[in-house]
Amino acid sequence: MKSPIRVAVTGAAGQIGYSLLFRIASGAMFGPDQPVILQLIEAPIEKALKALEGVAMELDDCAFPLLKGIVQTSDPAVGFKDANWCLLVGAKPRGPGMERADLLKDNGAIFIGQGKIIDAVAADDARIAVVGNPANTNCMIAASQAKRLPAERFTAMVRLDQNRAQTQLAKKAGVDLTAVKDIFIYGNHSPTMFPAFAHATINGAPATSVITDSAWLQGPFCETVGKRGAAIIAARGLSSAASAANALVDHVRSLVTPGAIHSVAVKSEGRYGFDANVWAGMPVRTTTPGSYEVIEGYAMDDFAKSKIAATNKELAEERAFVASMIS
Ligand code: NAX
Repeated sequence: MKSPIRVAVTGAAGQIGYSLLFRIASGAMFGPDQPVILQLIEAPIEKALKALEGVAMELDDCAFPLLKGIVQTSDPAVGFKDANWCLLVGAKPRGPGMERADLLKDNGAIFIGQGKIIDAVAADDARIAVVGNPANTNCMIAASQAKRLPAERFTAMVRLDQNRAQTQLAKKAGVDLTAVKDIFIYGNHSPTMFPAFAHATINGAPATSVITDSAWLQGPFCETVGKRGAAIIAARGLSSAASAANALVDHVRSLVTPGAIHSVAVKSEGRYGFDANVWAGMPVRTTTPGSYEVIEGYAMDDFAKSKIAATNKELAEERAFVASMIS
């Protein structure tokens, strides 16, 4: 039996947490032979901590053979201690009438604190995955506080957007989901994201030769993927949770699987037209467990370049909003 890895999860009593923790404990994230210790972190709010107790009781009641311990805490220094993976799901939601700049600043304070503590107490091999919105910029903020852990260890999730795009292409083409490959998300996890359909394949052929309706690809397809979160809220009355948890399982599983090719928001070094130092979705190939390289060389046509410019502009604006906090 392998020794357990420590997985810290913030926002553990929230909606996504409720779908996520059971998948991690069952082995879906790290594999069926990898024991885990869950280190569950909640905001220091009585109701949230009480709810966390209930979640921990349910985890106990599942009798998962791989679950070797549960920590419950509102102290990040306890929750992130020796963590091999830090899954940053908790964030302050956007309230009624709240400006984007205020949301960025409120979350900025949270992610500055978490970035510092993770850098101080997490395991030497710690990897960080950010889900809490605005995910790309929160990830950039947390990474900005790290002196010991390299910035490439900090990734943000755009996998839900990739999964959404894959399904939409399969439905339009009338093929099985697994026939669609290499659909990657560029930029921000927001409606400006760009699902680069021109590089996707369907049954090995270019997606654009199977779906020849370019007006659909450039219009409704991009819009459906970009605004899917809002459509879920309109239908369910609550934001995506099970699909977001599933996407985080995919995000981490792909990052620990050498050879996996997938979309991840990573620190830009100027590739694909993104400003350096923003965290932008792009295609990566996992090299060794927890490490990856950006896949370079996908050619962008004028349409793709304009979409990337728009999502890059938003990321640069978000960075500018919080620049004074992180410098
Ligand atoms: P919930 O509001 O259900 O849960 C969030 C939990 O985080 C709450 O229990 C809250 O007490 C806790 N929390 C807040 N601040 C905390 C802190 N400083 N430390 C620890 N815990 C803290 O939200 P949920 O639906 O679970 O969504 C969580 C986040 O994921 C939100 O920011 C949401 O916008 C974001 N999403 C990101 C997605 C992505 O693809 N990147 C998709 C889904 C989701 O919208």
